Amino acid sequence: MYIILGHENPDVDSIVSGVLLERYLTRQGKEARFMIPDRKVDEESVSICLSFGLDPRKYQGELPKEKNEYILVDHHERNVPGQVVAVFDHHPTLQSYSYPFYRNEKASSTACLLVKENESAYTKDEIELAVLASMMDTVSFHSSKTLDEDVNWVQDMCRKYKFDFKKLYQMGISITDVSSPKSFLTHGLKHYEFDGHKIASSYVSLSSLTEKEGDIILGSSYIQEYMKEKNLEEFIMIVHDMSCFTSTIFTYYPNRVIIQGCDYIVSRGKDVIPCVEGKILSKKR
Ligand SMILES: [Mn+2]
Repeated sequence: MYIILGHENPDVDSIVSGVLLERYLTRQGKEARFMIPDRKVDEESVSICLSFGLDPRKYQGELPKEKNEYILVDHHERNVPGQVVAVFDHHPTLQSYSYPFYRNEKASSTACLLVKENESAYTKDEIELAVLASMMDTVSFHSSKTLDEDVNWVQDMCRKYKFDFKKLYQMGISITDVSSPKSFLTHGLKHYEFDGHKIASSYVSLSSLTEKEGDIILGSSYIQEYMKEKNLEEFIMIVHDMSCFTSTIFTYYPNRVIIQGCDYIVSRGKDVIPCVEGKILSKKR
């Protein structure tokens, strides 16, 4: 049996691409199961999926103890109780991998990578989910990760299947609930390891950066505590300001913080993390 996994703390794209791949492989006569081993799934992602008829909580559960073959979607590195046999991702990296099947290329979402140009293998509802994942991952096309060809694809699909583009657009620009300052640490939390250097990152979308400055300062203390606990060298927290579609990158080091403004919505996977990775790997040489 193939077990399909999205990244830890899965977002809408990880959930949707996992579910779509499970259904696709099952229809191909393969035994495949998408699983979410995380105890807790982000509430915002759950409610967005639910509003499109998908319940992510059905996929939660502990991974089986016996060895299985694993397929990773929306990420490409994972310790699993078995062998990773395939990867579908849209976070191209400088590293090379020797998985039996490895597809990691630029795309607005992993779900888009799976469905685009293979639409006949999916139902209308599944195509809508892939469109939703693309809107979520590109902040409704405001992110630098957006590819023109994917915008065209989304528009074509919305026209062809009469999807509610307005609703999909609104989902993509959702504001993160930061009523608990811990959200600055936990929202979209991802871990990375480059050549032994441990890094983590999170991101939030705010209605306005200046209004939430106090909350960011409170959130920072959770981040700094977490860095100590997990022995991190860097923690990158990205704030998207949805009032003007700009981003601010807060890079926390054990003893200082560097704040960098950007006049567009940055993509963590395309702009921020590859830059950190490049910096670390070039130091090594
Ligand atoms: Mn993704």
